Amino acid sequence: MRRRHILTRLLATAALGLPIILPAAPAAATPAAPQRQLSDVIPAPVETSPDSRGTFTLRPHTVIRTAPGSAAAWRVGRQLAQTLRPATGYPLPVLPVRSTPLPEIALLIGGADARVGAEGYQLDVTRQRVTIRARTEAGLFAGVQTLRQLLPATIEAPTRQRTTWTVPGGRIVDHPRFAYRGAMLDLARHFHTVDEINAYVDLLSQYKINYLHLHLTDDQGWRIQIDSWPRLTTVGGGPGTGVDGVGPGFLTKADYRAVVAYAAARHITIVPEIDMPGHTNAAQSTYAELNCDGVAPAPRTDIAVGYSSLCIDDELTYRFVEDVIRELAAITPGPFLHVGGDEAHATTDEEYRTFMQRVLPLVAKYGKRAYGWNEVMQVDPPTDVVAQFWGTGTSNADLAEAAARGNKVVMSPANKAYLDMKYDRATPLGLSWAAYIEVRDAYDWDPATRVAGVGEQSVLGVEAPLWSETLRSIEDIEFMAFPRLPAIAELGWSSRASHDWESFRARLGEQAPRWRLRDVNFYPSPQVDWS
Ligand code: TNX
Repeated sequence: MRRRHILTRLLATAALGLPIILPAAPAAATPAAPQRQLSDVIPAPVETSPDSRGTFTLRPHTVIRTAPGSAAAWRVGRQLAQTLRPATGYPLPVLPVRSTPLPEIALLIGGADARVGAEGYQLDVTRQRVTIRARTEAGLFAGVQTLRQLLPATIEAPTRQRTTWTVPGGRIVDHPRFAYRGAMLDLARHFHTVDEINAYVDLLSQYKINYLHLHLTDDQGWRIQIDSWPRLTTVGGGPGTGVDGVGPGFLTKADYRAVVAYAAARHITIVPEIDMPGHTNAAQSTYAELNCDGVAPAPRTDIAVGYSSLCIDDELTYRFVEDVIRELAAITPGPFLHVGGDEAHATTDEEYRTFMQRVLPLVAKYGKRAYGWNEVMQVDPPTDVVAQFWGTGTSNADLAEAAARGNKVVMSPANKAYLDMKYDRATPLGLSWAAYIEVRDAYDWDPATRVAGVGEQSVLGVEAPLWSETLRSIEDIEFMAFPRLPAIAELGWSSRASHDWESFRARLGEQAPRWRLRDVNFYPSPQVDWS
């Protein structure tokens, strides 16, 4: 009876278009790579309690069981099955049932340790089953990312290597230190396609990153469709735009929505940025009326900064800005809209204040929370405005004052968190104005003590920006992001108590086989012993 029941479900799974692969004969056990530990995860989990008697083995007849009636658990179950099927060849049906007699991976909403909160999870591994419990779908998804790293590296892609699919036994209770764990891509200096952005999203989500900031406009290009100002993209994002004129392209609204949806399915929220009042040459060279003298400047394809400014005293400027904010807010489900505000060197302090005091309320008018580079704190904005710190020092009076008033800060110190900085003198890509940043430099700092007067309570989280002046392809993006992105991800998620370079370095080394199997082009830093 029970068997028939499971078979019915299997067929239902097939009817949903999911591949059912009949179990192959169990592969003979081969001596495995060095035994993985329950704590061999990036970012480091908050609490691990290993139990060497509890090793679980994924087998041809293992099922993924999800709490009946939980669409959230079922969705994560399906994602887990899709992750595990290619390498194992096992059918791994997803069964929304109360119990099965089969070895199982159970995904349950509720029943977890109270500490897991909204984004954490509890993972229990015994000989019979793996159980992931969370309060939310995001928590279950985070637990699945941990489970993936606890399986042998060969889970990442089909190989000829025979593997015993074991998971070390015990319990993990895990939850993030900071609510905001971000990465940024610069589409303005060189456009990156939907496929490239999504490929990056896939990599980010494995390390529990939950925000992707898209720098959509700058002097060299405008990369998001705005219907009321159509030439922004056709001209401002058209042929010849980008650094050296070789980074053209733009996201249509449909493209943008597709990225938003792809990221949302991986629990990543898109944060769009329109940089202003500086970094606006692409718009101003396209529309002459956006310039105080009514004359369009030439398009720019060099990498200079700080020369452009919208016309602060012209009403048309605010009509333009409101049109852009309104259209962008309408296609952005996430809470934040980033207004840039950095390096406005062609704008006086007074003009800057005038501009931001008009523009920040426009973001609120369209239902979004305003976010800007740290300069935005010069205008003493309302306390719900978030600042992104990009300085290289450890003090910033405006930021400390804002934190004291209650504003939150995202930490992206350029000499620690900027993924476009070279690793060392020999790095073929990237810039070096802030620092050379080796893996250890990216890892060895504390977001809550980086800037005087901006403590743990004021820090919303961390973000690793990747500027694209020197980057073209996804391979270039990967080379700069790996292995430093996992370091920033760990600073955002893991407790300070777990911070330990030797531990991180060892866990990082074990990620390499996974990256190789997925063709991730990483920098093999000499600071790490790569497996
Ligand atoms: C500074 S950081 C910038 C960007 C550049 C980046 C290159 C910041 C807010 N502005 O315009 O792309 O340096 O590292």
